[in-house]
Amino acid sequence: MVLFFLAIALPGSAQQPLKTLLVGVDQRSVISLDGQWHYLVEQPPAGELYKADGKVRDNGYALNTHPNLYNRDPHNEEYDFATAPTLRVPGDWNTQEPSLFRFEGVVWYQRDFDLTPQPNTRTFLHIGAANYRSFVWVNQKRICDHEGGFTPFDCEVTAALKPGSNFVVIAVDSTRHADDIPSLVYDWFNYGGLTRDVSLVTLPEQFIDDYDVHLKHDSTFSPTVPQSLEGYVHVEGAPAGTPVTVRIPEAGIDLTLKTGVDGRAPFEAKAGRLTLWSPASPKLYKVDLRSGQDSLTDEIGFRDIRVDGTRILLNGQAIFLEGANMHAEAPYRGGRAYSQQDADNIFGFLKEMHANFVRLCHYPHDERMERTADRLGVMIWSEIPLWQRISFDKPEVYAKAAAMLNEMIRRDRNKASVILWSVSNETPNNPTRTEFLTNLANEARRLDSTRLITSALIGPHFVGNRAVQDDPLAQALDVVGQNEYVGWYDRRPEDADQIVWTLPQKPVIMSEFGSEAKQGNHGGIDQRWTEEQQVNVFQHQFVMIGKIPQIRGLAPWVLMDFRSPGRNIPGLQDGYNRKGLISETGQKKLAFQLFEETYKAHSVGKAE
Ligand code: GCB
Repeated sequence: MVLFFLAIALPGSAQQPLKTLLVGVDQRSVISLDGQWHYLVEQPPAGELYKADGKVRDNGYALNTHPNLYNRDPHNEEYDFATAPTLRVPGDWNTQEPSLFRFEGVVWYQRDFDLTPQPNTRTFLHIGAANYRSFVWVNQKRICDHEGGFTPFDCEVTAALKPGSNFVVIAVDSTRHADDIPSLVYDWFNYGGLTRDVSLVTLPEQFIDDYDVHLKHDSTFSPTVPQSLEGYVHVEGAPAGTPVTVRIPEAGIDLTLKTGVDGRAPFEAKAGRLTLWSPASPKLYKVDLRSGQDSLTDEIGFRDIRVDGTRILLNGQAIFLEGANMHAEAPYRGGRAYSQQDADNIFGFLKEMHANFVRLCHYPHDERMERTADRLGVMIWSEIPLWQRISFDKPEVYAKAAAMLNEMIRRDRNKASVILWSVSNETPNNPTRTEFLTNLANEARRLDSTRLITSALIGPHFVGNRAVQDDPLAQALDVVGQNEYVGWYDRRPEDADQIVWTLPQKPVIMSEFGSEAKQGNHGGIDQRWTEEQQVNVFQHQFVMIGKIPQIRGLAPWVLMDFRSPGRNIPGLQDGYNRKGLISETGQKKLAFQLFEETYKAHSVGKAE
């Protein structure tokens, strides 16, 4: 059994740490619990979830009992899910119900489901993401807790199920705390709720919970040398010696393996001549995994990503990343993105812009994003939500960060599109932080030695016109992300032309740069908030960036305007960060066109 979750002290006594996390669950046949769920809001000062001692109450709303409304028995309950209104799952509560728009706190969800458990099976409740803390009960039994708003988790419900009608109650708490990740303050909207798919997954007693199938990552790569694939399949509950088959017909691979004592069947196999995954040719292979009664077919691309000096090599070829940043915010409709339509809209913009890269900020997005990028050939930077101020001095916060990193990598390690794992964004430069993030970067490498590790570093310090980035964290990274706002927070746009950078001798991605503009607001290039000034800022940025020899990627901040409660200039921001190249309603600003032309002509930056 793989114990990859660390026991984490949560407010409200934690249940068993979660033990499994189903990889590739979107490729399995599941019972979807998406749809309408009854909900009750826990509006302070009323309190239901946490008892006075901070522990979680299991004998209140969690029981889903009903008030005696029409008989003469003593009055009992002060709640009733059966007659409560409903919210759609997946979906944040804020954009579904106007009275909940600004609500941060606990919302209780409940729904019934029919399921008759079959002998010799195990059933898991899979939750794609719930922001931020979740407490789950099935038929009145507490089955799991989870902390972290952007990664999936699985709760085993086998022992709690009964034939026929069952019910699940989930309390989701979006309250922010200093020792959470992210912490108290951040520049995006704290959408609460069951924000991604919820499903029931029934599996045989022994089942494939985790697998990793990738191109063998040797110390050198040559496109002419025959390729090998390597990885492992983990079978939960399997005794040593359990057979596992791995078939990749198009690659001529048909292996029969045996699990070890840890349930893991590692493999390495010569493949025929593979068509390697790249933006120009996003080839995916059908990978068929079987063990006993369990089977699963995934679609996986194979490619090599590595760094050579200041170059980034994809399949041995130097590449330049032309992309943008994006929050998990749904174009047009607003609110947390969760659907294929949302992913298609976002990648539609990126493709139109001729982008080959996207930085998914500042936390793991819905898995559909990686799936879509795999199919379309867009490279991804994926990040955990260590944003600016985090309690870096606390071991329990490190444990949470490591758990989030683990969940992110476990979910997406089979996605060829993901080339960069980012451990953080704009953290303060001090020894405690550096040690914390260096350990986390090493942990990422231990979990996945085939990808590049990065972080977005905060703005440089200036010595006259020299911009110096000497954050020691860079030493722990393969690729340095540099955020800077010359021309917006820092100096005037034209000052960028004179700035000369001192940067680490590693590949550098300008991971954020930009300025705010209200779509439809026109005027002179010096007039703040106009589309013209936004273009002007980018043009001067291009002059500056074009002079940096080790620049290997561009990610303007940000593809689309996004909700941020701290942005309160009336008439201009109205609760949105307006640094988008498009508005939240999908209207393109002039800067979108600038990037479209720039990326089409590859006119800024060089692969080597
Ligand atoms: C940053 C942050 C990003 C903000 C952005 C801004 O440096 O990394 O999360 O949204 O600046 O617009 O200020």
